Amino acid sequence: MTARTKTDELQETIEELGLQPYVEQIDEQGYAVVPPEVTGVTTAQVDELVRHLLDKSEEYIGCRFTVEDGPESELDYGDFRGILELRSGATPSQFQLMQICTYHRAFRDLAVNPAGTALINYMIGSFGHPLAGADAWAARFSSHNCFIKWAGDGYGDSLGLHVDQGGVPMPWGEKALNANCNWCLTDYTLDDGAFACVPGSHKRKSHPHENAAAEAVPIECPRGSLIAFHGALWHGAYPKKTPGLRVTIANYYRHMSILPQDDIPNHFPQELADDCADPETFRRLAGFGSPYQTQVYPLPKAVNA
Ligand SMILES: O=C(O)CCC(=O)C(=O)O
Ligand SMILES: [Fe+2]
Repeated sequence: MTARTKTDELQETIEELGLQPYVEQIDEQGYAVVPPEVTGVTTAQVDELVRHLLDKSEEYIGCRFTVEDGPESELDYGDFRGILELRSGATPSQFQLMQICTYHRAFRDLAVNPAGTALINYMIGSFGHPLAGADAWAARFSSHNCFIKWAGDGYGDSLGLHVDQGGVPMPWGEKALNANCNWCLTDYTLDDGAFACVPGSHKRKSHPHENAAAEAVPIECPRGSLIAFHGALWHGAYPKKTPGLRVTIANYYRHMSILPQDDIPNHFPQELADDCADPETFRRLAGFGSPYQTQVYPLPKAVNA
């Protein structure tokens, strides 16, 4: 009897969770939009996540934030010009909250959502030599962030189009070296500053060309949706033209051979991993306990010394 591989295991999970249409969309388009009925993320969970994020924003920035009306005060970025914004000379109209899995269990639960994890495993794949008799998932966390965006220029005319795996040497293969779960915590419409992407561009295995924005389309979806996408997809976002806030969690993953943005294996408080819906998956994705950081393997003793 042949051993059951991670691929067999994943196919069962895909069937159980009803993810087949979404893996097909990922293959064809480089992304999938998964509704909350499929991920199991409830309105109450989304409300809770938004509440924590807006409380944290107030704590850091010093004014109240509401989804309906945005920041209560004008915000001053000083000399900061943004990174994706720089290309179009746009004035930044968003900020990022970082290391959000340290804030509250609700964020850790989201980071191990079974549908999100299955799609990430699908995109990043497994590793292991068949002769070794075992394979293992290659996906690990890279960072956990929140984007809070208000009315403004957004990323400007370029839409900030980029690939997330742009730091990885080419040529890129079929499997994703980075992959992303964008959780839309407010409705995504074109005017609300939706995610922008060029469908199918992951197959080009390249950075976006100069006029890629002309090929981009908005991904419109209701609050609570998950946009899961391949690290080679050309993507960015449209500017937000309406009042209030667009709130997004970007849980960003990597192949284990790629460095994390946030050194989670060494810096994340490990005890927090046990306080979540699936500690085993959280620990594996966090990449704790890598050997070679101490003398893990036994040594022989000299017998006649
Ligand atoms: O919606 C956006 O601003 C794009 C987010 C993005 O580039 C990412 O999560 O990798
Ligand atoms: Fe990105």
